[in-house]
Amino acid sequence: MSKVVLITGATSGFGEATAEKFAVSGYKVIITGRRRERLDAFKAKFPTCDILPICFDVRDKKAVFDAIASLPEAYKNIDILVNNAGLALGLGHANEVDIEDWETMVDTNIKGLLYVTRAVLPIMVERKSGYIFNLGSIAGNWPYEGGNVYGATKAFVKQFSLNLRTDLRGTNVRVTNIEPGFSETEFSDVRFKGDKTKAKKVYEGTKALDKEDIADTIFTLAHLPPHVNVNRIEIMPTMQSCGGLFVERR
Ligand code: NDP
Ligand code: 8X3
Repeated sequence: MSKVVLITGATSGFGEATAEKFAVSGYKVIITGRRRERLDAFKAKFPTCDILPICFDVRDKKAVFDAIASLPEAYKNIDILVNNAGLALGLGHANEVDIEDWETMVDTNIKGLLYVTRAVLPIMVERKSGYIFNLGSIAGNWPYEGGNVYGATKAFVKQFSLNLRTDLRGTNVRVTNIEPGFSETEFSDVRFKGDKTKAKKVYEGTKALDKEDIADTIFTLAHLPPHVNVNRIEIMPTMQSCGGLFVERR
């Protein structure tokens, strides 16, 4: 029987590429996101694949739990969860940014990921089998200007992933925190609230990660033998590196 994969934020970027990779490889794929037309278009693009689109906002606790509880029989035994839905809003300094943007990042990247995880975990623990991929970021490991709350949400995701591993001892459920560097998805369009010029500039004159690089990483890890758990994996474009420490001088 084909394995079931649930991917949050499958309407774009890493989530969409991961959904495609698993779907064309014969998995049953549950794709989720807020943009119903994108979910429907994805299903229509792969008519011979097993795809179940479900539209919900990960910030809506009731919608998340209801969606998981009412999965059709053929999709209810989730084998792989890819907690991918997330966003950054703004790149301003902490003293001047919009507090609502901070709240949206916390509600989506932290609370949304928690709702989905909590709703899916009992299914995996009961069957003593499963794999959870969380989309962290290099921003959860390394500080950068304007990364304030976005990076902090991803540091939360990293620590939550590691803590899950200890709670899941003896269940065979694996957890990996995927920590990518920058990639030209819709991420910067969202961060700069539709300002395409600003978004394009982020990737100008360099080679960022392709969304398929992350999809391939997740797919490869999912096919390691069941006794192997990669706790964290940090992946940067070759042309991105850390800046080192800054010293202010008088
Ligand atoms: P995209 O903007 O291309 O995709 C984000 C996805 O998240 C969309 O499918 C969007 O779907 C979904 N999403 C956002 N908010 C919600 C919500 N409230 N409810 C449900 N779904 C939501 O970005 P990426 O593919 O780049 O980002 C995917 C993940 O990877 C994020 O967690 C991001 O932080 C992380 N990441 C991205 C990096 C990058 O440089 N691109 C690097 C490191 C990590 P919809 O709008 O339809 O709801
Ligand atoms: C996204 C990567 O470097 O743009 O998580 O913050 S970065």
